[in-house]
Amino acid sequence: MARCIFHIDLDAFFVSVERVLTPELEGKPVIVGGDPERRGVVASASYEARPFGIYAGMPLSRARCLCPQAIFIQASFPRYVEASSKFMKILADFSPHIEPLGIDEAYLDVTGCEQAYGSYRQLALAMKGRIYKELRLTASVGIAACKVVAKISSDLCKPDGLLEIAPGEERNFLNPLPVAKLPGVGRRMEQQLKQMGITTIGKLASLPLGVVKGQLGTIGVVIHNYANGMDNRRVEAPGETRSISQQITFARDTSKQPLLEAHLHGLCEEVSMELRRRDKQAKCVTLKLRYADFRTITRQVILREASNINQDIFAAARCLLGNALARGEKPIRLIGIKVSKLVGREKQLHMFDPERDRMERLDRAIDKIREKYGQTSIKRGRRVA
Ligand code: TTP
Ligand code: MG
Repeated sequence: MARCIFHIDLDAFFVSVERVLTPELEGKPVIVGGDPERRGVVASASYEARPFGIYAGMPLSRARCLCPQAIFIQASFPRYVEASSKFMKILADFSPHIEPLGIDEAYLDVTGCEQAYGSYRQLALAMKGRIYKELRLTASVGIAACKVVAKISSDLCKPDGLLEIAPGEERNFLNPLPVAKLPGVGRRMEQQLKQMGITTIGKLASLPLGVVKGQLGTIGVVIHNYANGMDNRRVEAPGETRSISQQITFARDTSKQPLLEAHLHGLCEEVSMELRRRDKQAKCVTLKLRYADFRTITRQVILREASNINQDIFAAARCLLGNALARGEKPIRLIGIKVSKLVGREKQLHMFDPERDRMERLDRAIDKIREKYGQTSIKRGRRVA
C-alpha cells in the first residue's frame, strides 16, 4: 500500500503568534527578530514584508533599509514554545506517527487514517481547521507518498496552503522546480550543479546516477533519488527506535553449531538491513538463546565502533554464540539477536576507513536488490542448510 505522508509547517510562525496577541499587526509588514538598532537577524517575516526582499537570517539593519515601514518585534521564545507544544498535540490527535522537525513543522504518516474523513485532503483540512480554531494560526500542508515530495509541496503552497501530489505524479511535479528546492542542496551544491548545466530538478533526475555520484559523491545518490521522487525514509518519532531485534524458533531443537550460525547469520543480515534503512548504527549486540527446557539467556557485547555492517553485527553475535555453546548446555529451541544503543549514522568515521565504507556500500547494494526482488533473491556466503 502506498504511504501517505503529510508535511505540515506553520506560516510565519513567530509573527503569527505575535499577531494573535496583537491583532493590529494583521495585514502589515511585521518582522520578529529583535531591536533593529542593535545587531541581530530576522527570525520571521510576515508575508507582507517578504515582497521587500526580507527573509530569515537577514541582518535587521538591512531589513529596516528595505522596508522602513515594517513593525519590528523582539522575539519572545516562551510564547513560541507554548504554541509549538499545543500545535504538536493537535497533530498527534490525527496520527500516532509524528516526527517533529523544528519548532513549527512536522511529518505525519497518516496512511490509513483518512477513512473517517473521506480523503487525505479532507483530513488535512480538518487538521488545518483545528489548528486555526484553537491557536488562530494558519498552516500549510504538503501531501505525498514520501517525505521529500511532501516537504517540497508544503513549501510551494505557503501560506495557508494545501497541495497534494498523487502517487505517480512526483516527477511531473518536481521536474520544473529549481534544484535548490531539494533538501540537501545548499548554495555550494547548487553552484556545482549549475556548472554541470543542471538548474532544474528534472535535469538532475534524468542524469545517469553514475555521473551524479562521480561529481557529488554519496550525497549525490541521495539527491538523485529525491529528484526522482524516491525517498523511503520513515516518519520516525525522536528516539522511537531504541532497538531492532529478530528471532527464530526451530521446528526441532538443535545443538548443531553450523546450523545455529547459519540462522544467526540470516537474523543479523535482517537487523543490519533495518539499521541501514533507518540510517542508524548500533553499539550493542545482544544474543538470546532459549533452551529446550525454556530457560532463556541473553549475552551482550558493546562494539568498539557503532556499525550497521552485516559482517560486524554477525562477528559479534557469532562470538557470543560460541561462548554460550562452549558451556555445553541443552539443545536450543530459539535463537534471537537484538541491536541497541542506536546512533545516527556517522559517515565521517568511515571516511577514514575505506574498507568499512566499501562493506557498507556493498551491503546497501544488496539491500536494494532485496527490496526490489525479495529477501531471498540474493544471499551471501553462509546458507541455512
Ligand atoms: P520557518 O518555518 O522556516 O519560517 P516561518 O514559519 O517564519 O515562515 P514560513 O511561512 O516560511 O514557514 O521557521 C519557523 C520559525 O523558526 C520562524 O517563525 C522563526 C524561527 N526561525 C529563526 O529563528 N531563524 C531562522 O533563520 C529561521 C529560518 C526560523
Ligand atoms: Mg514555518
